[in-house]
Amino acid sequence: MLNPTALKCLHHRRRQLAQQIDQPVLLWSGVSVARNFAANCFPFRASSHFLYFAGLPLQNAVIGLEAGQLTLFWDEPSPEVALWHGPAWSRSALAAQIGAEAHAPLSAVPHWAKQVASLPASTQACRQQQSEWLGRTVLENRSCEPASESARSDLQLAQAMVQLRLQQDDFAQDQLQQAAQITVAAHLQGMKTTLSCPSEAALRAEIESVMMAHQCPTAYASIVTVHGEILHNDVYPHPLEPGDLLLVDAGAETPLGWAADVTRTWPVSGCFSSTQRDLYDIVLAAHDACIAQIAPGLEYRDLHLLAAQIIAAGLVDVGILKGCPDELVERDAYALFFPHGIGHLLGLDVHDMEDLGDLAGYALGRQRCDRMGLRYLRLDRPLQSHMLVTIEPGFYQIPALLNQPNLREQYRDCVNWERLAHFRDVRGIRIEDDVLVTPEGGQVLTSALPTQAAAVEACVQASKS
Ligand SMILES: [Mn+2]
Repeated sequence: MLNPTALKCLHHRRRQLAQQIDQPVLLWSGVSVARNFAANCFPFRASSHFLYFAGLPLQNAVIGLEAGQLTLFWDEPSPEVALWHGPAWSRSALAAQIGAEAHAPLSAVPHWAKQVASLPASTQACRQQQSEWLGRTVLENRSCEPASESARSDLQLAQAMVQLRLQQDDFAQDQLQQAAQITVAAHLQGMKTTLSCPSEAALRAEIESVMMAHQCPTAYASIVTVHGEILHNDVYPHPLEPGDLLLVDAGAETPLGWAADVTRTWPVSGCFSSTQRDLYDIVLAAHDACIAQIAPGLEYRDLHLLAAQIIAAGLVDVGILKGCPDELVERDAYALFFPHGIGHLLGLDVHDMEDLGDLAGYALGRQRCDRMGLRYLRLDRPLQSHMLVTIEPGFYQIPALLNQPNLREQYRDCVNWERLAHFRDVRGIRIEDDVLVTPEGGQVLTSALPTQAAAVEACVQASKS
């Protein structure tokens, strides 16, 4: 399953880690969690930090990393397991697959090394085993000053992971391209079948069927909704009505764990209304302008503010906001309609390394800002070559925000509420692509999926002919 390029990259990652940290490192892959009884489990997902060095999603495995060498700790299943799950690999064959230098049963983990650095295992059962075997708990709170030597080495490991995983190597890029391609195909299937889909649920099935056919799970719960104003809407109860806008935020994850994250918004009927089209084009202008700016060294936060500026100016043009766009950005008035950040890191995780808090997203010494327009910004650091980021501006009418008395008061002079009422057929619009930072600029991995309103309409109408 791992080709020579993948193995070469895995060895390189292991050597890079050794340069960043002095201690030996232990990482747990995790175990599947029972849904109701032990033999019926939720789908297994290996820990991303484990996957980064091991390459394959092994269940109930631990890897030891020291001086660039990998030891695989794993127990061969009992012969009885083969009755239900078929034959398993031998440990030595598995070790050879992932290019491990040594292998041993799990019982050898507690004796492998003293003073190891680690990261919290992803499931409760594993965290318990981890504490027992290490004789301590692994640091979870990275915001405070580490209180012990072991907490210091855990933090050092977390920082090393960030340094490594921020930039996508050849193996990662190959996987991320695959995830992007399958995701594009899934969205196209969604667009092409919308006219014959009676409901959100039926459309979701069309979209996810393409991922399943490629043996890919979804990288996160798909959003397929006519209520795009509910930002993380993961229920699918509504029928599709001709005047509705559909917001689809769905991404595949490759079998080796690498994610895509793509959003498109299209009209159920195949034709945007004039109000929908006006706002769609504003969001698209912000999307395009941000992607055109992407280059190493650029501050990601400046992309957010660029999107804010374009959305504010666009909303002034259509009469929803009043005043000077610069001032509306300074006062965060645009955030009434675009309350989230312009995007985030993408890699093994859809919000890459968010399990480490803001350690990956925020450059050293930077912290989340409390301003309404910036508090949900997940990434605030200068872009580097081979980082993968999303660009995802949006426009929403979120009742929970727009009906807040204090906000209505604060922005009384900025919003033309009567004019806004004309746009009631727009509840939520978002356009999101995955962009690799290269020395030449942004490379959009998901560019095969149209964004221009007319091209999106053509895709939805394609099944008519
Ligand atoms: Mn996203």
